[in-house]
Amino acid sequence: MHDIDAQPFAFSLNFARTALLIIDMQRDFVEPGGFGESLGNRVEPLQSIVPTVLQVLTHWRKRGGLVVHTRESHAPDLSDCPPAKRMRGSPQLRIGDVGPMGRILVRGEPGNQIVEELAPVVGELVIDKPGKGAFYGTDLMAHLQLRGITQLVVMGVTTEVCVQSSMREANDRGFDCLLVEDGTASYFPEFKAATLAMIIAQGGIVGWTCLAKDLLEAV
Ligand code: C5J
Repeated sequence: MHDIDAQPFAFSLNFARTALLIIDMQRDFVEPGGFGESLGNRVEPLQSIVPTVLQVLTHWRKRGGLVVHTRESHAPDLSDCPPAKRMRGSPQLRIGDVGPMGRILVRGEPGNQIVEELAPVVGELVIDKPGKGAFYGTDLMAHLQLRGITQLVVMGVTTEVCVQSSMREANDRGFDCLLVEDGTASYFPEFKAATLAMIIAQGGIVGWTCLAKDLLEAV
């Protein structure tokens, strides 16, 4: 067991039973021209975490731990995209429209791929998810159960949307979740701060948070 300096109290990490879960570090969210920017957001806060996510990912790979990447993505015929999701807001480009990196949030399109620096390697799981949470409409739970995983170290974007949804889904399924504070980002810094506070409130009602350096030091 590794004791990690975390909030609201130390996290005891059992490496053999822990997966690194990296949420939606896709070009569609992180790079100019994707879905995130089409909604009117500045992508710089998301780009700024790539080096930290890479540092933790590289360490996890060296240690031989399980790595799971997710992508928010839809089938080319959009049969898994509820009209309510497609029509929400007034983006310059909607899900399925053709943008500078191909069709927005559609599987197989260039913009839907994970950013080059963090690209999955052989042996890592890649979960395509039609919702915000990583468990909804996916076989993630079966993959984790098969490998005896009970704890998740979580990074990725955006903190208050897909990261938080995934952590809440995981929490309800019995996983202990540790979110890396400097390995997650939002287009809205105040939403990131609020989400971190919510997660650790009431004795860790959703999970724990820590800094990448404390995770790397301990594991
Ligand atoms: C959003 C995500 N924000 N990955 N997706 O629509 O958080």
